[in-house]
Amino acid sequence: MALLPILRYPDPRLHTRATPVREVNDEIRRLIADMAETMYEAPGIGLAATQVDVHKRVVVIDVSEDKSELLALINPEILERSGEHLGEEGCLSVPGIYDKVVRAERVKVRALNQKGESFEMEADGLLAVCIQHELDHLEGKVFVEYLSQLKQTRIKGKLAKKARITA
Ligand code: K1U
Ligand code: ZN
Repeated sequence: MALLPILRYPDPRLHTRATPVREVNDEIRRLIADMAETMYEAPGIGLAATQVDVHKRVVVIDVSEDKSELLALINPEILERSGEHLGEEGCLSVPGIYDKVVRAERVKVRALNQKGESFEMEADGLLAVCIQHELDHLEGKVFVEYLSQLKQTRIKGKLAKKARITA
């Protein structure tokens, strides 16, 4: 397994729309294993392939306390959304920035698992929020784009300053 470098906002590659996985093979299973290791090490509760500069429709999520419930979604689609939830979000591509975003409270999702089998699941709470956040990444959307232009400009300034200090 390998740790993968995570793209930092405002890297333009974060705005790439990911393409569907045509075959769930060892290459995809290796990508999932590497993404999971990268997510746990960060640490985070989700990671989309887009964030590691692989533009395929793959996400990993684990919202459990003890990192024991890895969920890998290949070619995920949201079939149904209901309710409304305003909650604080963070992003491994926008380190140190947290803000509130409105999402659906519950989602029904269809995806392929690591064996290439189609399955459906329903989610609410943090898992539902995380699924929506990660699926946005696959569309090339970063959560800060839900915030005002003023906030986005401030965030870019803050991250650029941080990058200069750490360079
Ligand atoms: O997609 C990402 O960048 C991962 C992101 C997922 C996410 C967090 C919160 C709301 C929606 C989506 C993160 O994991 S940010 C880090 C984080 O939330 C966290 C880190 C350690 C422990 C618990 C949470
Ligand atoms: Zn993110």
